[in-house]
Amino acid sequence: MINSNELNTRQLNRHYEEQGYFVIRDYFAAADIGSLRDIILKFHQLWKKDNADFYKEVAFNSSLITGSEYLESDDRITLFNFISSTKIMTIVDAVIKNNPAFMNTQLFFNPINPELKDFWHRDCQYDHDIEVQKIVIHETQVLHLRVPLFDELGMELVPGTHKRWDTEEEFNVRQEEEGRLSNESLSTGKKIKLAAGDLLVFSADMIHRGLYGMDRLALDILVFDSAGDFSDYIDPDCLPNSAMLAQIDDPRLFNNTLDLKSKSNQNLKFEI
Ligand SMILES: O=C(O)CCC(=O)C(=O)O
Repeated sequence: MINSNELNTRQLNRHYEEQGYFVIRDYFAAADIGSLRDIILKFHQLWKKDNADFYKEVAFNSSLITGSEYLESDDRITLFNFISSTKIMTIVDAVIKNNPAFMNTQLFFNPINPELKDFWHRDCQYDHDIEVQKIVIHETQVLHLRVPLFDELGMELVPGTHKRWDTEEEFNVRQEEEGRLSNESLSTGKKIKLAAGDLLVFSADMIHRGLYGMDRLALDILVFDSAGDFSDYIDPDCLPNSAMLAQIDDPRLFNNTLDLKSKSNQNLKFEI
């Protein structure tokens, strides 16, 4: 664990490279988390009302928090400035050396449906079959920066799995093979309890699960290395428009995404 007073970006990078994650305790001031929480709760109330059945039956997260559907422009600008604040960019730059780009935000909460249990996965398993998963875990990965808005049980991670394939136990549990279930405990899992004010950074492709319970409401910021091929995953509505960009102190995270989007649109035009 790293204390925010002793922030050493080289040490953070080494920990991430070796373990696939790190946590910084007490990184954000209570007032900053308080203002962020007010905006996120506004989003969450409107989203829940609009997605009542989905929320009741299967949901454990929402996404596109910075989009235009539920929040007004001033709240979106505040969010964009939080996402690209010096505190966040110091961490992003420590892990992604060249042209980090913004992908999306997600909000994780406790599911209403008691049948839903906290489940192990790698994010890449929803896009790729097993053989491709074995390859993509050695390529550029998406980074999650988790900002808990209340104290929570946190996450359980399997250290090192951002760079190595599953053991038999991990594979059978994560993929629900050989009669195993994805919510069973793993002998290699490491639980990381989180408090409001902490920051957890982890690789989306490592084996992980959120731990349901307490008053969990956690904002995840997703970023990636521009060298990775992730631009198709980005919804343009969650990006700032040019009037908003002018009000963002350090907009390079969003500018990098906008550049990638415009390059991929140009390629599309050539293909037509
Ligand atoms: O917190 C959760 O429920 C799951 C988190 C997760 O899977 C993720 O952030 O990719």
